[in-house]
Amino acid sequence: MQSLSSICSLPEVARTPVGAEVYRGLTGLPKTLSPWLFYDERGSELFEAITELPEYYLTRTERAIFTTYADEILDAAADRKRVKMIELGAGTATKTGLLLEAAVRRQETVDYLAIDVSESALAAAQQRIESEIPGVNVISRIGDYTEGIEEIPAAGQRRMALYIGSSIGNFEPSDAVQVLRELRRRLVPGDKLLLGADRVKERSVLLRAYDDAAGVTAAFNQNVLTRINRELGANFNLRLFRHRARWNHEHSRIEMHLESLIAQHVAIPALDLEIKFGRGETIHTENSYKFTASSISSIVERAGFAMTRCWTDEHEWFGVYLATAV
Ligand code: AVJ
Repeated sequence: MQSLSSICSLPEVARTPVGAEVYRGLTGLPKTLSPWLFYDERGSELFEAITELPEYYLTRTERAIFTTYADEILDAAADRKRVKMIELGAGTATKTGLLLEAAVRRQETVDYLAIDVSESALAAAQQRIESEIPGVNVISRIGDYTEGIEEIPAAGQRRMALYIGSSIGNFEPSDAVQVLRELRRRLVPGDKLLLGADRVKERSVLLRAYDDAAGVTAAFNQNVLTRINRELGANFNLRLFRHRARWNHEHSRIEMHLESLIAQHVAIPALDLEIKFGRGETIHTENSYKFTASSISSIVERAGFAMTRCWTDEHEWFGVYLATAV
């Protein structure tokens, strides 16, 4: 237990985003860590590797939907106007290219605002898109979610905000509503949201996607401990924390955990902490919610949009939803 005086004199590093999150997550019960901690340089590389795994159907299924329906999606979004695209969490924007190409086929040129927290991913995306898809005018903004989108004038144009890749699945449903409501506030009636969200499906398919045979997802999960060791001087022993993926039926979500294989103590010197783990105790590191057409509609509608259309793949494994700001 921390005494009050030591909380009042927390080390400086506890005030950095990483320090504060690790402090919050590992002193609480149950122990948790927020999934944004995964994405240091190594974590971002491991995530890219996950998207290419045979078991991780999400990325390739969403891409297949865009490949088949990009023109239809653009037609449905445009209402005969010119479309302007805004992407939240653009990352490397590889799937977005399919939608941008469809926009260029329709209207010859398109403005594309890419927003992401990673400056390097944005720079790479901008360069690739500008060289591969002439007609796209890329503007990039470093930031979280919707910051700055209202600065981009769209007189007479339809704005289409993209929130793809099932990123929405990381949020508890009530927080997902908040995120979309924040986006809605920065749009005008008639503007569009294109949302990609993973669907509920057979449990074994879901579990394999989050516990692949090559162990890439396990390495991705454990990398958060390597990051804490490096950035906060902790002494997590990676061999003593095992990757676990579980299906939580009640909440309709895949959970990722790191399970302590023995009773142990871990020191985090930069936070002045010693964390005690029981054998079998876990750190809950991620939720990945899975939706039905009706559960995602409810979230979208509570956020101030009307569901307009949806597209899926042949197995109905992934959903792409077009909603209109009301
Ligand atoms: C980036 C949040 C969509 O939930 O599938 C992949 C992250 N975690 N494998 C997902 C992830 C483990 C991914 N999202």
